[in-house]
Amino acid sequence: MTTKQIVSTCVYCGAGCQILFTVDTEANRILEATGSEGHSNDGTLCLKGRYGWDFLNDPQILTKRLTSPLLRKNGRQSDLTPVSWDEAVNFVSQRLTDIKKTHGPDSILCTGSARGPGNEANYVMQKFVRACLGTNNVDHCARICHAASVAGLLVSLGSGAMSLSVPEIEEAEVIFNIGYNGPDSHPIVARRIVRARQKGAYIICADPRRTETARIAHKHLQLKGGSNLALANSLAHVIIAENLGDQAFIKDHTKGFDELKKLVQKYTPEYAARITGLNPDEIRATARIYAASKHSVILWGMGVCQFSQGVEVVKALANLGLLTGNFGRRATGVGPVRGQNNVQGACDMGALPNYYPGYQSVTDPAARAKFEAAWGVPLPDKVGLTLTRVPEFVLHPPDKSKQIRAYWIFGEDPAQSDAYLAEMRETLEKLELVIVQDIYMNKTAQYADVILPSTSWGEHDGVYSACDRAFQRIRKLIEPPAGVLTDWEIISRVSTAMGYPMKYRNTEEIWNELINLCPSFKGATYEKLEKLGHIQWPCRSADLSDVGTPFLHRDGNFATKDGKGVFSCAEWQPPVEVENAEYPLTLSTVREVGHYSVRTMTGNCRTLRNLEDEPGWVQMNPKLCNQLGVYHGQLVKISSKRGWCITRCLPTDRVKPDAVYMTYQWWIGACNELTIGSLDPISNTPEYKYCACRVEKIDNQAWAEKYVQNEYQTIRRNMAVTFDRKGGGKAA
Ligand SMILES: Nc1nc2c(c(=O)[nH]1)N[C@H]1C(S)=C(S)[C@@H](COP(=O)(O)OP(=O)(O)OC[C@H]3O[C@@H](n4cnc5c(=O)[nH]c(N)nc54)[C@H](O)[C@@H]3O)O[C@H]1N2
Ligand SMILES: Nc1nc2c(c(=O)[nH]1)N[C@H]1C(S)=C(S)[C@@H](COP(=O)(O)OP(=O)(O)OC[C@H]3O[C@@H](n4cnc5c(=O)[nH]c(N)nc54)[C@H](O)[C@@H]3O)O[C@H]1N2
Ligand code: SF4
Ligand SMILES: [Mo]
Repeated sequence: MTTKQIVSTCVYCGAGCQILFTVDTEANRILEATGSEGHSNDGTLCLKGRYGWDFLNDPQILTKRLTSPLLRKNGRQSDLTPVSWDEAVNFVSQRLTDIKKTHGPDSILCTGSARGPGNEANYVMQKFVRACLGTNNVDHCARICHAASVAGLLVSLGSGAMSLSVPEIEEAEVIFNIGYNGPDSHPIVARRIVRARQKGAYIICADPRRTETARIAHKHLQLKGGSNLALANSLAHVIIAENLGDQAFIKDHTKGFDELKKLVQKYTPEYAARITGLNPDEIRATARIYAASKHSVILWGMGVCQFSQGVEVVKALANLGLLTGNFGRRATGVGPVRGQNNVQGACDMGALPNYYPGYQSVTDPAARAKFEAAWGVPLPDKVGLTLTRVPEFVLHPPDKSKQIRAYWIFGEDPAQSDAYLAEMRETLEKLELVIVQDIYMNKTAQYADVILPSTSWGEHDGVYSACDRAFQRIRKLIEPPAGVLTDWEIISRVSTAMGYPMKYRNTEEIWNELINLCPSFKGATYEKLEKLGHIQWPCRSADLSDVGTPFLHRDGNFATKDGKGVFSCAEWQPPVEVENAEYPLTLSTVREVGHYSVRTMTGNCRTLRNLEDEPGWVQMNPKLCNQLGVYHGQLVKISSKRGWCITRCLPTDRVKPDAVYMTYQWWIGACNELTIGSLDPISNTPEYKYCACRVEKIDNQAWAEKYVQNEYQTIRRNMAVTFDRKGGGKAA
């Protein structure tokens, strides 16, 4: 046996852990993964880093690796059949050219991918969309994730990214953790919170559930779901009313204080207590502790962003840092902890409807002129459509000329991960052209007219951006299966066939092109990444002495135009759909540690799959279980106005009796059958964290168990054996 050892970046969450792989080069297989000394992980890994590579062996547990382009040769109702790359590329380029000619470039929307592909493939995709198609309709899963953080912080601070680095978390003196469940979502980031506590930091956790962070916290603010803004405004109220702020910082480095003061005046702890269900004294104590340190850090996640007021909450959290001068030094500031391994990167690369790579606005004439010169064609000046509005623009376009006709879905699975799946299925059915580019059959692929199979993480090179702006290399570990191409090559071939040639030879060539167009990435060359291991942007010079920027806004100089932080705030409003007589409970949807997003990858890893399997669980307070007469492991039916599914009852006193929680990784227990499509008006992020639902006992458990088994077999048949597009939905 010949073995080699290679270091690469983990493909799951945004923690960006470095992994040392041992590879059997003769058998073309990974043998082992252990922690390597990365800047965020210090040699440690969570279970997904250690065991999450088995999907590369294609064990076909849940779904099947794609190894040939597939095409429905005789229209929508025909089966997907394997075709050559030439035929697939011709089909895609012909159909896109036709649709563009008939309906204009804005009738097409393409996604980037925050998962395996890497920054270079995202750069190539957005370049194709802008330069070849001629539209800014490019977006990706950041939209359904931290888009609220990007939009909110951009207004408040001028930069949407984490202001500090992962290692700095353990140097904080106060950590205000809100709507973020690190122990399940980013275990290696959560380790830093534990270490900070061990070093004496005071931990406050605001979460309606008693998460692991809540358990180790000094203070658990178990607020009512959907009340974040009332809490954040009230904290600002106390800081102002008790004069706990940093007056000099407010004066020198911020603007908008008077408006803030006026708005939060009514948010006394007593007023906020009525909305949040918290004790007013707890709110006061939290404000005092937070304001007492110059190393107070706020960490947040989806419990902040996935609400129809997500952007306003993000700004309200930034207000707290601005009021107390908690910016511009080590171990202070704000941490919207980006979720996916490369969601920071897909944003960095401009897979967004309003930005070119490097956060250069598509509406800024100077930026546009620069990209037009580099790419050699005129570029559109109108901001593109966000992907959460695709259903609206397919099913009920504001006028016919604005209808979306073609959707190129690259490394995302909206038929599983988007809110309100019934509407998404209708959307996919109605689209004239659905292109899926993936490594696995997934739920969306069943609606595709054509499927383009790509190399996976582990089979290609590139760069990811971790949650804290750290560029890190990913490296090819094994040879890909015959029949697949790299993501960037697939897109380049289509572009070339459509008359806009792209002839890249490798990822370094793409990287060099893009960093030269982005002043804040310019110094992060492959050569330097090789030497330094990681580089956090901004990094402006290729000189080795420029090692990047661990924390942003040094000395209170913000990235806004005038360098000032901006106070900005709004009134709290209740979530869009609240409990009612028919649907008396709140449904919130979250994550679990062993499985990842749509599960094509972790669901195909033997060790991880053995931890949990279909149809997943609904977390219910024991009181609620008693009331409904259901017990641990029993199958229950859960429904909302929009749909239903079957899952297992998990009694736990970590949740309150009036709210139930599901994770969105399950295909049978698919909580997105229930979730609501309402969006934050600015970020367009869905309200995944709040809708009304009902849980019902199923008397005939034998029937329900059989239903689950049948559904599982249907999924596997659709994914692994036949490519019949019917029967991919739910059984009757
Ligand atoms: N109810 C509910 N729903 C949610 C959420 C929630 O909290 N509640 N969270 C939302 C959030 S934050 C997110 S980010 C989304 C994530 O949702 P998605 O982005 O849809 O899910 P992923 O599992 O990350 O991956 C999508 C696809 O990428 C493919 N893929 C992986 N690597 C590669 C590659 O190298 N090349 C190609 N071409 N394809 C690849 C995978 O096989 C998979 O099919 O889900 C959202 N959905
Ligand atoms: N194992 C695993 N890890 C993952 C993922 C995965 O699928 N599996 N997905 C990755 C992705 S894409 C992302 S974006 C990150 C997300 O990681 P997190 O941000 O941790 O996401 P969630 O677990 O969805 O939600 C966080 C917390 O918000 C709480 N919450 C719900 N409603 C409210 C509310 O009204 N107020 C407050 N304060 N809190 C509330 C929930 O109880 C939950 O504990 O995880 C990443 N890591
Ligand atoms: S914490 Fe995230 S990046 Fe690190 S090993 Fe686990 S899944 Fe991978
Ligand atoms: Mo996410």
